[in-house]
Amino acid sequence: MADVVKNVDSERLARILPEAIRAIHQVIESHGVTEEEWMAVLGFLTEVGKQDEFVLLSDVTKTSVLVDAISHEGETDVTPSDVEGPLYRENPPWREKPVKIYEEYEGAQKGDVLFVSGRVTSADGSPLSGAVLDIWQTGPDGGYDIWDERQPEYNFRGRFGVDEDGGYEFQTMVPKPYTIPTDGPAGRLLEASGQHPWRPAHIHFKVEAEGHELLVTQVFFPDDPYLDDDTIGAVKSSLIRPLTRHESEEESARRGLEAPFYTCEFDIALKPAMSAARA
Ligand code: MBD
Ligand code: FE
Repeated sequence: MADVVKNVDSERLARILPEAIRAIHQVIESHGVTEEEWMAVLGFLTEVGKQDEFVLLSDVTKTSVLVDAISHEGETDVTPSDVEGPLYRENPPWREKPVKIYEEYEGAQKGDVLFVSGRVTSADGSPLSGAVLDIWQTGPDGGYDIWDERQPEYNFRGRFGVDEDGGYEFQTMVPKPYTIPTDGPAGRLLEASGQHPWRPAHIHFKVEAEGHELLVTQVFFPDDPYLDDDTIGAVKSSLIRPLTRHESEEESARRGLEAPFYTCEFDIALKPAMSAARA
């Protein structure tokens, strides 16, 4: 608690905390929550902590989406932000050009190769040649590297820079819809509330550039069955980008591939940092 308080304006905390506690008391009172039930709640939260699922709990209760919306309200001319989620890993490998964020592994043959490209600019369209992208996503079958024993460490993750004109491209595979972990307390909460655990296919982006606010966002693809029914409710229509299929053998050969592949374009505009805007 001490660490938390240190980071928060204590006057603000003094205003919010009593109201938050009052809200909980009101629910307990209006439903006549029993001692046994309250102990079950505390046991549940203890499990959430032990299994490191507080971020996931925030996500599945759609609290993360709410906080994201409030934090970025009214932003225009920039790429919309989105929830970070619990699956980011610090210090992913730096990937040199031509950027490829995965290694071949057993099972990857079942997926389709995807090249994602675009330009990183400031809100006014000027290129940000010093921008760094940090990507993470699930493989084409199975989830994130940390759960998929076939995948090498940090597979489908990576950091890399952009070109002089802000342009970037990386090779990955088309992600598929997948279920968030269901074997812990967040999964039990979903089940108890009749909510399915599926998320639409997505690619996570963290993008940083000097003088600009860090952008954390996700990209989605059309025709995904869970676009309107994401278990964490994080889909923004402005973050859906089409996948283009390339059938030509010649094009595939030029990319060093033996099968058709996909491309997807995602341009990224960052918000100038407050201090830079004033200067
Ligand atoms: C995910 O893969 C994710 O992206 C989020 C935001 C929450 C849970 C699982
Ligand atoms: Fe994710």
